[in-house]
Amino acid sequence: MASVALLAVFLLSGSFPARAQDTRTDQAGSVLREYVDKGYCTYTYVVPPGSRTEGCTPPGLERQLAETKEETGRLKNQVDRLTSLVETLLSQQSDLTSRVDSLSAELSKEKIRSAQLEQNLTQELQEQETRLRAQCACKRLVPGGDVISTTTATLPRERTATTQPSTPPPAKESTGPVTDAKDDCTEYHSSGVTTSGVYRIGLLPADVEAYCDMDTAGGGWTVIQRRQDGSVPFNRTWEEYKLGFGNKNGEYWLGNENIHLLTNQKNYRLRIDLLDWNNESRYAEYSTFRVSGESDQYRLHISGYSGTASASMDYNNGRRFSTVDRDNDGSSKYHCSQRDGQAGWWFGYCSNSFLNGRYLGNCGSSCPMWQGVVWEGWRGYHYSLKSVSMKIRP
Ligand SMILES: [Ca+2]
Repeated sequence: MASVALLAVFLLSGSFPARAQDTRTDQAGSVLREYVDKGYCTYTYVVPPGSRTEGCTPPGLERQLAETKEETGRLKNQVDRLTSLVETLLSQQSDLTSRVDSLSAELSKEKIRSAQLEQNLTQELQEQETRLRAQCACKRLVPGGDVISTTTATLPRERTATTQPSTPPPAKESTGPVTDAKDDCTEYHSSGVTTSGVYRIGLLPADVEAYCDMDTAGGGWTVIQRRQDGSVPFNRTWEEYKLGFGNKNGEYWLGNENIHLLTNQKNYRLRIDLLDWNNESRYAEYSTFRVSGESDQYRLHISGYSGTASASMDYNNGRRFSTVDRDNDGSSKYHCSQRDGQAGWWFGYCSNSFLNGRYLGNCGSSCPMWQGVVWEGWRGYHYSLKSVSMKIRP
């Protein structure tokens, strides 16, 4: 090759006629060809032999370029290895986290199950003892009644065999099918049960007993809370409020976990019945009532008030549950549960209702402020009510 042709394109400001002009020549540096089209002018130059390599690539640049490429390649390999290592570690961490979560969930379920079993057994034992004492008292009226004393003494070992179910539905021992626990008191009511009392509610991981109110406002209410005589203290810890406490035939809290499980299986409404010391009653109903799980601190979701008592729980909507040992309230200044009757409740800053406050009895309108069983919208925060109950129904 005598010469190498290069192309250069120049943008021209004026318009050119669409034409081609051949200016071929053999001299280096001269224009070989000129071509004009659509506003652009193309020139082909003749350059001296061998000048292309030196002219286009400055001396030393190719070597630097090659070294840079090699270094870039090495760095890229390192980055790839590190990325792969990070992905492996993240994957292992994710596996471990999910395994820990799974074990924690299992442990939590086991705790609930064992606490529930213990509670059921204790209650069963108490009822059995009461029955046997009653029988014993009768037998002593006739000759040979002392035999019953022996039976009472051996009660703990034999109670399983001798226990009769205290609440419907009775599990028949060998004849006929065993009746399953129902989802709630409404199902018992729908199936024809019209007597108020303690019934077994089917929940996972373990059934729970609850008082079914079959009399109030059409019946079928599952009672989740009741205060009536101060026999059960309500200044309890987070764990106690979580699992529930008290006596199902008297004062009790069903347990945040049970309330959460119940209210997440169907859409429930809440009814609150209040009674003052003049035996005057009021009620409040909320058309929606749901409690989140423990991971959300058993947050309350409540709306749609109707009734005669005023909407003193409106304020608690969206609030998390707090107890004397757990401050989840809306106040950065106070620990509302410790300040206000040591109640477990859905405090904000702090509350207009304190149904789990201290049972102060009849102290009229001069009870310690915000300490008692309070429904502020009806009787004010210096009044502690005689009895209250919270119950739910779909
Ligand atoms: Ca606080």
